[in-house]
Amino acid sequence: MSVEGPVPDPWNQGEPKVRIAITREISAALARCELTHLERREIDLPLARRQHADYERALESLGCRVVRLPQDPDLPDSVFVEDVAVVLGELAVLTRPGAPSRRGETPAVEAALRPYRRLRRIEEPGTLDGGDVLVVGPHVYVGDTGRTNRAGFVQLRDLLGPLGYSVARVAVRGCLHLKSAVTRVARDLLLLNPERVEAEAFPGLRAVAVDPEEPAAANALLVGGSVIFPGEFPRTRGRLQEAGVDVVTVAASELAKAEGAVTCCSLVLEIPATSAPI
Ligand code: CIR
Repeated sequence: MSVEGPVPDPWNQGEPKVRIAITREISAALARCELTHLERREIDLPLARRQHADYERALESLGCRVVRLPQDPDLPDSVFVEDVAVVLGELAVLTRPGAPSRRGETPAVEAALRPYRRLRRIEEPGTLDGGDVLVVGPHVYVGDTGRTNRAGFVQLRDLLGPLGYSVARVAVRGCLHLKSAVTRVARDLLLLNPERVEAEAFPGLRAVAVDPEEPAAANALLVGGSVIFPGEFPRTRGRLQEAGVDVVTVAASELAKAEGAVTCCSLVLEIPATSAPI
């Protein structure tokens, strides 16, 4: 398998680009977030907001212009913008999140993406969470989870197949999303938890395994050539660094209690410098 292809990839150079990261302020109702694999624990909202602001600064340090959407007190999980859209080089697919409580999150993200991408959407009866979609160049992997059903997968495949993408369904065990089990950390390198997903599902890619004492450490956010990674997983960070990955560490303890991690909190896209907001 190659990560080269007709499809735009962060490593394919072209005209000058500006990188935008769409984020959303944490809802005052975060305590009522969806939980699937975790027991509910008290979340320190002011601390969560400080950690989120540090995360936005980390995005800026990696060259992103942060576009922060306002919080919505009726949408507890709306900080996790990743789940509401899948952004590719040539279009964005607005999702239909698997949790009904999250379906009202789409309009604000749709409005933020509209200036930059042609929009398509997942329709009923399909469900799909962006956290289940891992893109590696022209290869798109979609988690088979409680959030993303067969109809959602088929709709995404039908939208992206004609554009030159391969779209494959991947089995996931014991976690919320595919990207709770595996993320991309360099051009041809994955970070994964082998208890949650099979490395063989990603032919041609190398993989670093999380430290066995840090099962939740497989979620890293690749921006350009660096990754944003939670400070709560120092052993796995050591493994990444040994593999030559440049790591920017952020504290992410509070949103982890809401079953979120670092990819979930942004949608990163590149746009031609000529169309960038001032
Ligand atoms: C949920 O269950 O939907 C949220 N509490 C957490 C979503 C995290 N998103 C992600 O991993 N992409």
